[in-house]
Amino acid sequence: MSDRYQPKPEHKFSFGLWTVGNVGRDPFGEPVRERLSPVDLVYLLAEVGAWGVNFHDNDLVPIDATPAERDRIVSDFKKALRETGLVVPMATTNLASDPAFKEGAFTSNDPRVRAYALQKTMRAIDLGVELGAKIYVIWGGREGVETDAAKNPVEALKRLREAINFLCEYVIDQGYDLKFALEAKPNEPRGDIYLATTGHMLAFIETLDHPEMVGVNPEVAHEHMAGLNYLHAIAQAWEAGKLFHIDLNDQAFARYDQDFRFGSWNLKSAFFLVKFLEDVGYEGPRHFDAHAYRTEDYEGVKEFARGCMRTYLILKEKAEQWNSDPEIQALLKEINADDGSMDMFKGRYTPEKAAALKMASFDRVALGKRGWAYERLDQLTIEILLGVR
Ligand code: XLS
Ligand code: MG
Ligand code: MG
Repeated sequence: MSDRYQPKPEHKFSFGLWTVGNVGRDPFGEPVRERLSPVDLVYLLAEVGAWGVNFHDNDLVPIDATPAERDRIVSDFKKALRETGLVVPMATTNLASDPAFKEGAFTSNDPRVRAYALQKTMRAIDLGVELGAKIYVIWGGREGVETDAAKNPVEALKRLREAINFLCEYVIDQGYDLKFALEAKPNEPRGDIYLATTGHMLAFIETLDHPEMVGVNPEVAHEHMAGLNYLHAIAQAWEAGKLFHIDLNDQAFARYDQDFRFGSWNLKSAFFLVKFLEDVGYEGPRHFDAHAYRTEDYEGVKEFARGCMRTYLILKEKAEQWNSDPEIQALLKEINADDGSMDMFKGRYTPEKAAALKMASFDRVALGKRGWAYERLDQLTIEILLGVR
């Protein structure tokens, strides 16, 4: 096995405790793997070469733990981090699993649930910061409905805004060095979830009191479930300066939430994603929010985790190959050719420019006859991916 695909700390590969710790329960089947402790999972991640480990509050500390139990768990976890060198780049709150949240957390119709969700999140932020997290993910898994009879969607948005504003102020008040990353998902577990895509989140962020503290955590599977182009969501987030974190996995379009190994389903999408992240110089964690097939034991879980990172690194190498391929570069040059003849119409509006442009003549038929050679360009991409070039 070539060691150029060996993960290194500078690659910033991270996994949630809930990813390699997933016990393989599904709506039709019981767990297939025994539950490992957070400490065991840290060692497992260190063994496969990960750099970071993320967690929901209750992945680490059970929801009903006493303060003394919490302290013991946190100190054991810290010891495992010290011994392995793993870091905690991100933390989050579980506002989805407990029955208290079945009707929503920050958007629940019950003000007691909304207050409890805030309390739980503040405590989880304290826990994340204590362990070094700099990014705080908020995923509203239960912030939605099965029937719109249940809730006014405008009211729900106002509740969400109030909650995020409250949490930003809390972080400022505590003097924490922490930014929020909102994670969109269109459905599952709720029938419909509010702010269903990364685009929705980006628009919502601009309405907050502290938009500079809040970005997004787009997930491959979530955009694919909605039938969308993930790369385009990532590009928009990046261009807006909002790509604070990323959840890498894979997913067939229009299916249930599959959380497959990164690159295992739609290799071409994964390739253009890795190429984008590397080309623009994204410096955040590469977090894999996925889990092993239900068929696997823990050897399979390790293969799954190694596979996520290895595929990323192979695609990174393919992206370099794509960028330095002379035929591809020649095609790109041709595609983007600009003889300067339109320069006078470019840039900001002026009345003179508009008047001149209205008078200009264009050979529309010739424009329509141009062939773009995208078939060749795409086939060259495929041949790089298939390893024959
Ligand atoms: C679920 C989400 C979840 C978040 C963190 O689909 O991906 O795992 O990433 O709560
Ligand atoms: Mg997900
Ligand atoms: Mg996720």
